[in-house]
Amino acid sequence: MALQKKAVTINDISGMGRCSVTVACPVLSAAGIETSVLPTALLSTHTGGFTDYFFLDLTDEMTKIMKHWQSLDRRFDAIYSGYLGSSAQIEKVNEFIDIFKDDNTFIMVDPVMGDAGRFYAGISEEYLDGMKKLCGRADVIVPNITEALFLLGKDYTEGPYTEAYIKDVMKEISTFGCKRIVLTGVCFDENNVGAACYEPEVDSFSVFLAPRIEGFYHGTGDVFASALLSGLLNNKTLAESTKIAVDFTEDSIIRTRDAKADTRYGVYFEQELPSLIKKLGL
Ligand code: PXL
Repeated sequence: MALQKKAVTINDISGMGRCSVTVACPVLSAAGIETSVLPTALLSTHTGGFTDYFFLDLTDEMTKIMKHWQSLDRRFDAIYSGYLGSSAQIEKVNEFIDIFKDDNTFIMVDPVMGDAGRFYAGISEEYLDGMKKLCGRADVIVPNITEALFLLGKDYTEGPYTEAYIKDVMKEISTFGCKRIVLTGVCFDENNVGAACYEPEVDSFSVFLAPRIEGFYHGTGDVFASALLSGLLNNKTLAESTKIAVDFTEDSIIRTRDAKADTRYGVYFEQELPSLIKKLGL
């Protein structure tokens, strides 16, 4: 029996509304990966579509947790950073990588900053600068189109896009230093949407699309990123993992739509976990 792989997600705990750790932990666990949590903040719900939510910043607590973990001498196969509430937290992720990364640790950065052409609350120029540098340290980054364009300092443009435009955006982002890029929200017409993956070292580019489901489904970035990492840690290629993540996200959205569920509470990914396990060949 081989040792299980170990990941850590550096992410907020939104108590309700399926995102961040309430997505990353179940998805990675289903994929056979032990998942630790370094919490960045504690919220009653995520910040999209809710008002008057409770928010507790945990930057100081992150340091204390890291100190204890250092004494345990644990290593991680993957470090996955998601929602970070401030520039100070980006610095904490850098510190975490300095301490816990070894030659075999895979770093995935989801530069969670916005969607549909808009920044989430509290994103500053300093934050954007810090995020660019953090992306430069990653083995893979998982921006949506909005985040990719903001990272590049470009104005947001709505799709459909041309393949040449998507390739150019990904090539330009690769100059930050990240080894692979998976861009979500890619569409070449009105009917399909999905993700593109790009490996600068070998100039390899692939796109995986699925039928577009109308509406805004919260937390799908986290569902996608967690499934992508599940594939990569189960030795799937970048393209295979991207396809798995596109299909898992699509199937979870379809379930949510069919149930006519309130989309602020995230997507119905739980009942898709068995099919994810099958896709991973587990
Ligand atoms: O899913 C992204 C996300 C994560 N965490 C918090 C959020 C958001 C997006 O709005 O508000 C707290």
